[in-house]
Amino acid sequence: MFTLYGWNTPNSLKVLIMLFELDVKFSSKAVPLDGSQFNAEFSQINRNQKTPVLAFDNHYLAESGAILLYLSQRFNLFNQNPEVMQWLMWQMSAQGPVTGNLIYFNYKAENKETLAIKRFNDEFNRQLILIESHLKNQSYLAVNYSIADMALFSWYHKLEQFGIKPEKYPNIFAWIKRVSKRPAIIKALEFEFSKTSQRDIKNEQ
Ligand SMILES: N[C@@H](CCC(=O)N[C@@H](CS)C(=O)NCC(=O)O)C(=O)O
Repeated sequence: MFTLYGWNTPNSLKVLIMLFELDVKFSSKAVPLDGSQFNAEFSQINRNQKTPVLAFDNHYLAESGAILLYLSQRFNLFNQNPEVMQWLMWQMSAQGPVTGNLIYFNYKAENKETLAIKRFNDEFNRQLILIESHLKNQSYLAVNYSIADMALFSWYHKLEQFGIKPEKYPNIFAWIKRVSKRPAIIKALEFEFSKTSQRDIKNEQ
């Protein structure tokens, strides 16, 4: 039995997608990012005080990429070939942090630091150009649908809300549409961590 500690953010969405792909039973515990991530109970679960965390067999596993990889290996589902690893690590080390920093400096920070916004915006756009050309001749990041697609989709499915025009990146938007059709993705996108509830997903169905 798995328990996912998370919130309504891209890194928790990645793990939700994988759990629904695997069709395994899990429960969820909401960790609202209103300061709850710093409380004593959650700090014991993850000393890094970040979501998501997957609990299983007396383990608490943090880092969304590590969780995807662990589940893929445990259930022997979805390729872990070198290309999958490359794009998963790229998402974890480059795309996620750059987008997170862009959101912070552009939308959340009180002081608008022009240099920081420019740096992260330029890199965010360069990454879009990279992925657009990468998807020109293939349907998924590493040929077949994989944990790398789950990781990137969790961030890129909201691109339009950030003002990114589908006409500018047709291959990326075709990939988003393709991935969005998967039943596991639909279920994960419908899922909401709620402050007031603790749910056992499988038992609800
Ligand atoms: N590299 C980590 C990043 C985790 C992370 O930054 N999680 C965010 C939500 S997406 C969080 O918990 N933020 C709370 C905070 O920074 O205080 C992962 O992929 O799991």
